[in-house]
Amino acid sequence: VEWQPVRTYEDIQYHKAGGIAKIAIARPHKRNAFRPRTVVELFDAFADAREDPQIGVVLLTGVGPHTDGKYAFCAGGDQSVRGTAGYLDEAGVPRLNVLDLQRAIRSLPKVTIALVAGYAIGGGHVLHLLCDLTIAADNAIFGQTGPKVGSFDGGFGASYLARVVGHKKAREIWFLCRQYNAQQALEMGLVNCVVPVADLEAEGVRWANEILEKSPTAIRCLKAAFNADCDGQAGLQELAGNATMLYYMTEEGTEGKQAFLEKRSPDFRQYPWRP
Ligand code: 2NE
Repeated sequence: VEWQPVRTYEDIQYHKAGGIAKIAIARPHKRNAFRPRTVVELFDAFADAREDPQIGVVLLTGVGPHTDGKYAFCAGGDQSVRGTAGYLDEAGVPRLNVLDLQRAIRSLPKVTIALVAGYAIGGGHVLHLLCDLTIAADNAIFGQTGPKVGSFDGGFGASYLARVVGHKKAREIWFLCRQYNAQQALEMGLVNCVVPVADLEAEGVRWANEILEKSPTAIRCLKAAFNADCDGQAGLQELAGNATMLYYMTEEGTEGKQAFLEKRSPDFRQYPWRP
């Protein structure tokens, strides 16, 4: 794959190639822990991928290995900038802006695939969880640490985790704060497959290309449908928005707008009341 750089950031790397966007957290000295700036940059890259009609799949990953040879997807919030009310940005303002990023990843009308090598821990674990699919390297390690480090994610990090692995396992993950290897993650349905670390990106590109052969609108509506099941009215809004988009694309929907613009009554009688 010939990755082309899109924009230059401080904390992340952003590339595109043939319908695929690759967003990588680039703070390997911190096991790719995120600070508020990292999250702002991730948000910006995801927004760009959303707007680009050529992009159908986003790969989210972490730059590695670090100089000590260890890999990380993301080790969660950067504890060294954690203040009394959140993670402090450069101006000293406390933020939990990763929650906005979680929603952006979840409602992106394109497929997100987490490529996890090394640690996916804490808020970093939640980021992989929120991606539609996860491909784990054989060295991947998963876990939550909140109750150990004075934090918790009672949003998607708890309820959606329980949807994915079941309540017993989700409560174990949060209450005991253990680490799980790639094989254990596969067995509990937390990841889609495990590959040798050297093959991780190639496998992600293979999955992405298979998805890119499919109907974008079908995938878009399916993703919204999966989300709607657990996202309440926000999920229904997302799903219904797709129905509106499809209606706008019909002659029947266009007739209403056209009649208004032409200052005449709409003629909906030409359209059937389907069984
Ligand atoms: C990830 C883990 C298990 C890796 O352990 P190891 O032994 O391989 O590496 P080490 O030596 O702990 O880490 C290497 C360097 O990365 C920094 C470390 O401080 C260390 O720096 P130096 O001593 O070399 O200078 N580092 C690693 N993770 C960091 C972090 N999250 N913040 C700042 N620096 C970090 C091990 O490092 C670990 O357990 N890390 C902490 C994981 C964690 O607890 N994350 C926060 C959870 S809370 C959260 O993410 C959150 C939330 O709950 C709700 C909302 C938003 C966020």
